[in-house]
Amino acid sequence: MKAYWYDNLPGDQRELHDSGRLVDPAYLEKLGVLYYNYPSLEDVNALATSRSYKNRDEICVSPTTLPNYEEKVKGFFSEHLHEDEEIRYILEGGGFFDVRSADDAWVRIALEKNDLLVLPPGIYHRFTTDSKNYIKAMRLFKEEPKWTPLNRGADTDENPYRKEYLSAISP
Ligand code: KMT
Ligand code: NI
Repeated sequence: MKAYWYDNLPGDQRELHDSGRLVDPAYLEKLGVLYYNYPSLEDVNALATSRSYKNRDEICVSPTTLPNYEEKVKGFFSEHLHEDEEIRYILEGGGFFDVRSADDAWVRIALEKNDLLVLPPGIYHRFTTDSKNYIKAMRLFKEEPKWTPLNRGADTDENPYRKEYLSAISP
């Protein structure tokens, strides 16, 4: 895992877009973003149990496994929030999760095999594959996933999960 400030320059979303300024993992924690490196699936299972996750699936995002790959990848990159926690465990390949900082800048989190990321409910984020166009990830969910991506807009700013998130991260 490597976290850095996004450069906001135009160009393909799958490029690094590295501004050269690193983000301290402690800052991610302040945003409520948790990160682990778990070489063993047993660690993933333990985390899932401790957070009451019961179900999981695997998704392979690549041009050969996902019909309309280019379109889907652009869709994943729309800024959105969820009313549930989002947990991703990278099984193969790599990709980027971009999350909004407290002052609404993009932090890019580069993930590779064995990285596990927990995004809190209410955080604005987006996802993209990297320039290798290949990621296989495990998605973990509790019994009733409320995973509908809610695209950012005036209404999501008023979402109760969004408001709760903002008050949780404000000093
Ligand atoms: C997401 O949350 O955008 C996805 O599920 C994309 C694939 S998971 C790496
Ligand atoms: Ni999401």
